[in-house]
Amino acid sequence: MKTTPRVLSGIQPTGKLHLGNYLGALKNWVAMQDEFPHECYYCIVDLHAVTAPYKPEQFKQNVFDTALDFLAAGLNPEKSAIFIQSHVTEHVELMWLLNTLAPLGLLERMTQFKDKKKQRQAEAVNAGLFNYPVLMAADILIYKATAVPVGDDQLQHLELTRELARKFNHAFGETFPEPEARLTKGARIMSLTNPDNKMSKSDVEKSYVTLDEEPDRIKSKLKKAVTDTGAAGETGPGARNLLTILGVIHPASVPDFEKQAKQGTIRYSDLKTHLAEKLAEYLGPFRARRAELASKPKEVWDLLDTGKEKAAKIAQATLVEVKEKMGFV
Ligand code: AQP
Repeated sequence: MKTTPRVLSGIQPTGKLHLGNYLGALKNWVAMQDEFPHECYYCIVDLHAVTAPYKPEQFKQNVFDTALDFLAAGLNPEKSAIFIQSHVTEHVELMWLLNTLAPLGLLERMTQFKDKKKQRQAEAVNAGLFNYPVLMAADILIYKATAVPVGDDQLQHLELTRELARKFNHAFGETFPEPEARLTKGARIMSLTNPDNKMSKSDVEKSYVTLDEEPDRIKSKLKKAVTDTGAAGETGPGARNLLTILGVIHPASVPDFEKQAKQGTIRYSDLKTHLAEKLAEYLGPFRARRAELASKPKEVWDLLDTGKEKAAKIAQATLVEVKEKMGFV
């Protein structure tokens, strides 16, 4: 008998979500939720977010903003469990148990950890950052998820999750399915100010477009976007990034600009003005839904509570099974 794929994914509440988060993740999550028959668990991974320096007084607002973005983007609480990671405490307990199976050498080889270690001041490289992939494995395995929508940057973490599932099953008996990556079909969106880096919430404000950005701000951010970093006669990475975004939100207008780029007649100011208009149209319905949700905060918090109940039921059952198999009294 074919079982329903169970999907788990999460986003960190490190600021308002941007175009990259939507095109690279959320859009796909909504599609998976709406494609029968997927059972989806989507969480705001606040425990992951505190592995980077953050402001406690801003944290609640960030969580709320992420919830608004999830809902306005089309995640439907009647179809998916939408919840806050730290509200289902079983994630952390399972993480501890999985920690005892996680080889140190494997964790030391995680590219994301190595990159962040290089980028950060020594005091901001904490053990939470090192154990991040084990918590991610617990997020997935606590629901016995079988499918995980990820970008290619997360494949290594998912491989660790599969390894931990295999190790647990071998040591304590068949418990976890080995979750499969569902590589996100979306585009990778680059920073507007430094197109060699991906668009990122924690970067400077002018480098990203949030999903609720006002048309005027979209226009002014795009106006300042870097477009001239290519070799002579070539479309540089900044301009290519703008064409990628246009290709997703309004593909019909791309061939004209590409033709002009080949002929060397392209005016980047025209591309920016056109993209700003199309982007404002594309994000308009999102902005309206988000504003409406923001005016009903209690409803939003209640929805997260309902999601938590649904998620906790599965998580609690998994943890009981795991602890029994591990011999806990
Ligand atoms: N620029 C991007 N293009 C495509 N996809 C992206 N994602 C993030 N940036 C882009 C995808 O969004 C999901 C959520 O990621 P996250 O917030 O948990 O962590 P992140 O990847 O580190 O995202 P940010 O925006 O860069 O956040 P900060 O600045 O806090 O680190 C993931 O599926 C990711 O692939």
